[in-house]
Amino acid sequence: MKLFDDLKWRGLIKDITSDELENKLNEGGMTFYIGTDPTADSMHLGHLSSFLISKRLADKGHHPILLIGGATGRIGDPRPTTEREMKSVEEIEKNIKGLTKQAKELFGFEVVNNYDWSKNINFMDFLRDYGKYFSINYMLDKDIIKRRLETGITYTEFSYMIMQALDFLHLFENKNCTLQVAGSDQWGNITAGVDLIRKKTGKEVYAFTMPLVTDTTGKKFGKSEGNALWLDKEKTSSYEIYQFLINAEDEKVIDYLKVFTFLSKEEIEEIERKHKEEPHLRFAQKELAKGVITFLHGKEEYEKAEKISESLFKGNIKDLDIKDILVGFKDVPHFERKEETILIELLVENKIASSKREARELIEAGAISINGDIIKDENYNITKKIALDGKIIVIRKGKKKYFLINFT
Ligand code: 629
Repeated sequence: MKLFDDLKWRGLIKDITSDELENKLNEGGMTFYIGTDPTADSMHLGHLSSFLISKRLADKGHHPILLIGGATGRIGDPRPTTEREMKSVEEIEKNIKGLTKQAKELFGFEVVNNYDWSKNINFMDFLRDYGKYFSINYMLDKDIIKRRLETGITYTEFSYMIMQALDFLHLFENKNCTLQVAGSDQWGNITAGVDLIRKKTGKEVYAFTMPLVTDTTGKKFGKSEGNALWLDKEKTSSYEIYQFLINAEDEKVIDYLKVFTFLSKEEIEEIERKHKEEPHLRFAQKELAKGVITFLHGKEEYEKAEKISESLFKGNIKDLDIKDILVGFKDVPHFERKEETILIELLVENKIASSKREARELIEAGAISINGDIIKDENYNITKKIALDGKIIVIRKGKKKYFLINFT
């Protein structure tokens, strides 16, 4: 399938500067870029679908450049809602380091930092060489600026689009970069660059954006209980990514396979067919998790995440090692304890049971297991000797409730 048709089929084209781009994308050979500001030292799932486009284009003979916004990150891309807190230079530099390392590891493409050329522009030159090409009406007409006029926007954030525009001009003049890609929220910033290049050089450059990835309620996809899912596995484990993706909605999971994986149209249609037969097996969600985690962290990490999930689901933690257990049980109630005790005391002390009577009932019903074994003796000794690695005791109450005791 031709590149443009593949992008269309995957739902990766929302806005596009001209129909001409279809043939140019299919021909290959364009130098293009996608940028991210250093708002954190790692990208998150919200960046991934758009950054994966760089690999889709590179695989079809285009030349990718990934940009980290050391300069634009000092200014802050205006959000539709409120002014950003200005970040310290130290934090920005730390984030640039983390993002540059991650971009190289994940994609292996050339990475540039717009601070390298923007730092040399003094204020007078900025106004004469770039500001002169931006009428206030043009800038006020940008959707995000319009929305911010009520809540207020500073001169700093108002100037942001000119900075992103001069990036595109710089990369056009120095790297023959004729295409910028991004998520749809970037359309105003990108067209500012297309227009600046036309006004200054008379040349036409191109852009397209992809729709924001959302769930069925229209909410942006990629956050779990408000927390970003980082692509750095030291910040978000593969297991947490697995848990999030395995819970993708049936109505959206096929769309997610298109934008988050490199599975072909035929492979995705086959997955869709199998999934429709027995949706409760969550086969499509497992393929999504496999595709994303394997791309991010490798096959072994996917297999480990799947093993932890299966073990926890079945409740047998015996085949997990202590590291897996700590990852899998990251969000269950943790209790530190020093002294040893007996089971019935433990259950009441840590409010796993509301009273000795309830604790006794749970134990007699076989609803309490310690490190995977059902324990029916209320005087069972809770000591370091039974703890995994002499430290951890996993208590399971009923089918799904887990608690972790950490012997200090
Ligand atoms: C200078 C800065 C440029 C080109 C781009 C940029 C960054 C851009 C931006 N992008 C978002 C970000 O940094 O803010 N002004 O978080 C983010 N992007 C990826 C996708 C996006 C976008 O990194 O384009 O739509 C999220 O998927 O919001 O010369």
